[in-house]
Amino acid sequence: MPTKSGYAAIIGKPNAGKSTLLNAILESKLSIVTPKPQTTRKRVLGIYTNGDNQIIFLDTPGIINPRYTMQKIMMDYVSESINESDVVIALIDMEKYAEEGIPEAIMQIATNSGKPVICVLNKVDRLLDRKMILPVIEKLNALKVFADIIPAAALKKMNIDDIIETITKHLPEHEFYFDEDLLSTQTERFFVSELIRENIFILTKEELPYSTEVSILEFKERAYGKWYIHAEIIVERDSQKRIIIGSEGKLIKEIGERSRIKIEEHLGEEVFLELFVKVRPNWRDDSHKLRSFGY
Ligand SMILES: Nc1nc2c(ncn2[C@@H]2O[C@H](COP(=O)(O)OP(=O)(O)OP(=O)(O)O)[C@@H](O)[C@H]2O)c(=O)[nH]1
Ligand SMILES: [Mg+2]
Repeated sequence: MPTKSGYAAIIGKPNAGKSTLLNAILESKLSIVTPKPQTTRKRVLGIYTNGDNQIIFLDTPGIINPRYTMQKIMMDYVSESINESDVVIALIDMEKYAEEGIPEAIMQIATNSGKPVICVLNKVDRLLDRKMILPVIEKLNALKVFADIIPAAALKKMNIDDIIETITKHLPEHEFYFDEDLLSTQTERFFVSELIRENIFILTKEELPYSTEVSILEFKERAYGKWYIHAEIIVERDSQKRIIIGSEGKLIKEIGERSRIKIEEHLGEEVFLELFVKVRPNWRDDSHKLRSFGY
């Protein structure tokens, strides 16, 4: 049998469960997940290889109307991912469907992108009345803009096989793009900075998580002894720096400890993690700074 291989962009509104779906498919934590919207800021690649099929998933930031340069770049990642994909997975948060229906941006992509768009109705485990699913599927089918419609619950790993099988139908015949043992192409530095950012998202509130970035300044692998990681947490104002540090350094200590545990799990190495906080006013609108943060 000839091999099939292609790219699948996972798109949707913030918090729809895109990163959860990527992690569920790859049975590995590649993309950070938090209850807060706009967790994912960059494009995260995950490679699924099974038998003669290889799907390269692109997890993307949630679709929003951008206000900052950073968010404009985030939306460029979404468009680039769609352009490069062979098939698009549009995730809908079914808890919000009754109020919002299918978001306009997704309808546009399904209608105009020229790509097969598979609509995944996610978080069906949260529905009080699952009888509403079938009529929704029928209604969406009648629109004739989606290649397929699949109810799912990424968090509960429900219907993941169905999603994979449906994507595979749309894959072109092509040799594998990546080695079949490869899971991702992101650097360890990227994973480490994301794991720290995930804990900041979980432990802070209001505007603070959105004003924060993490930059890895030093990453020293050591043959003997703990690996050394020096990371900088960037915030926009002095007041935010004080909050991140917390009284008697309590919060930054907690961020550091929780992150270190996750980083050690990820790297399979013991780590000495040093965190510093730096104030960079308006970094979200500073294209030079953004570039240095890898945007
Ligand atoms: N109950 C339930 N919760 C889910 C499901 N999928 C995701 N979630 C939760 O929804 C929240 C957001 O999940 P993410 O995977 O970070 O969502 P996302 O679409 O990647 O969000 P952004 O990166 O912000 O665009 C998390 O709290 C997840 O645990 C699901 O199928 N059922
Ligand atoms: Mg995400």
